[in-house]
Amino acid sequence: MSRNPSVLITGASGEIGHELIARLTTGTAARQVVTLDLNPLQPQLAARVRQQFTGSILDTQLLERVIAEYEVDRVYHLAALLSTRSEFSPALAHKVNVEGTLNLLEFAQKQGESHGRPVVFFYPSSIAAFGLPDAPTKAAAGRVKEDDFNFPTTMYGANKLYCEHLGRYYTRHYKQLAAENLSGKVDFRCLRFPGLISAETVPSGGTSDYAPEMIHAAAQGTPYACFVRPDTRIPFMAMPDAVEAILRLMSAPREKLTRTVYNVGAFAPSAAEFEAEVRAAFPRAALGTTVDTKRQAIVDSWPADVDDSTARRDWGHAPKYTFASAFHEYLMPSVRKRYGG
Ligand code: AKB
Repeated sequence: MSRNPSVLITGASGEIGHELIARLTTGTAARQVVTLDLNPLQPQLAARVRQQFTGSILDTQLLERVIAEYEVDRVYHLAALLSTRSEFSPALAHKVNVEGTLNLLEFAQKQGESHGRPVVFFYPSSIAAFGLPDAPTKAAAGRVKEDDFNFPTTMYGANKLYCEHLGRYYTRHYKQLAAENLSGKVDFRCLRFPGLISAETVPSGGTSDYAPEMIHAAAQGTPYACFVRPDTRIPFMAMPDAVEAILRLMSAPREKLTRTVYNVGAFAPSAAEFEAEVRAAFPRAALGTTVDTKRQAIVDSWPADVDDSTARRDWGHAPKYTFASAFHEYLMPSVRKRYGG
């Protein structure tokens, strides 16, 4: 067993994992990182980690092997099927998103019991945990608080909301009828992410994907038809701010946290406002709209924006990028370099 405390990242080859590995393995605070993913990491990422396990979060024997070989005190549990993908295979989504998460919470509990320190556990939830019943209610609600409208309309949203409760259970109430106090071995910390936009990667299987897809398509000179109406509005965040929020939450003193689940926002432009910025950046871009009414119904059930005042108060959430600076200082320079625009 490596005595050096390690951090475990599941779903490490995904969008967030990409940026998180780079941040966690850089500088004086660099950590020993172990990853678990169905897909092998890209070589430049693989070179930065201590060991990568290629396999499934449903494989409990593989998790036992990680327990046997590594002393883990932090878990970043990123593996998940996103909202659109989950609607096509709800039962598989439940298996991966819920049973997979339960496996990782049990993993963290066992690690905490074996080395005696709480395992700080990061879980990415989503605005999909919300469910606004109709357009007038969505318009009137504006920036919603964490405990409002928790009536998700998708399997993915239901998975995320349930796992938020599972995390709170493992943190505060685990085996509460046992003679000895077994809770407190897991320190579950969760962010309800808006749509995320990365300059490095394009998402797959999500319903907020229209924005990053539009940007990357235009940068490559590929025609793109947006699948939601121009007036569609949900919150978004630039990937560097998402990873910064994760690292800030995970390093916050426990006593500062008044919740286990936090909204985090940054900007909330309409699809039309996105298209206008993309057209300004790529005037020859072939952009249009072909509404997918079923996917439209999903984003219509998500809030227009979120109230993240508690995150700002408790642990100093402060996204660096606004909509304009996300475009001009982060996305455009990187995607132009990436696609040679
Ligand atoms: C999705 O669209 O499924 C995700 C999300 C908003 O959680 N990007």
